[in-house]
Amino acid sequence: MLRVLVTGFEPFGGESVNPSELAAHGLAAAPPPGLRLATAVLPVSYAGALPALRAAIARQEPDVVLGTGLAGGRPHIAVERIAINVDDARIPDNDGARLIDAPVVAGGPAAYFATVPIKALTVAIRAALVPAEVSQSAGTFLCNHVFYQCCHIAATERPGLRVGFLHLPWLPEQAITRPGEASMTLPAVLAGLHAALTALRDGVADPLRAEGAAS
Ligand code: PCA
Repeated sequence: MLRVLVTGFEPFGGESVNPSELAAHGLAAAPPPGLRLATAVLPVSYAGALPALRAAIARQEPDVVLGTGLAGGRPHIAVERIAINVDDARIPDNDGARLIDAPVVAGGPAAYFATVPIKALTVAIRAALVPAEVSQSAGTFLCNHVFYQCCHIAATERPGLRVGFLHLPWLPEQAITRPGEASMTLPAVLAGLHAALTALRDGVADPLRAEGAAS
């Protein structure tokens, strides 16, 4: 049975919730059938995220790590294509650390591509009637940092480990104080993640269809 580790993040930036943390808990409580799911909630901390990720990987020995995190303002579940070797943060992490133009891994490659089928996941999430898009940038904060670290672990230590990352919108309770900003309910997020995990379980391959951006 396919072993999948889904990670979320703790709240950060003054928020009291993170949809990715609630989604990880929701998936643990009601996992999709037919796969062995483990979840972990990572600290929004440059010092703490990697040890927590490594511990979760060592506990479960997953075939796939599917990271999730909040990207406030995005109107859809964003299926990330690429992790880049850059930390460049507008805000400090939860320990007060702020990195500017630093490599995630000194001497590491400029970038890694996700090794899950990003277009198949996007199509599967949409088929569950949840908006989804392929995203060409996971940003340069902790989500990209962990996504890159996990890709680097796969490339250097765990051949065969596949890695993907999904960014989630604000929850409605977070968007209420941000007029005009998009949000997604937790049940919709969970429906989207279920669809993505089911596609991974079923080994769905990427369709040949354009999901790129013109600029
Ligand atoms: N979102 C941040 C870090 C943690 C999270 O949930 C990001 O997009 O980098």
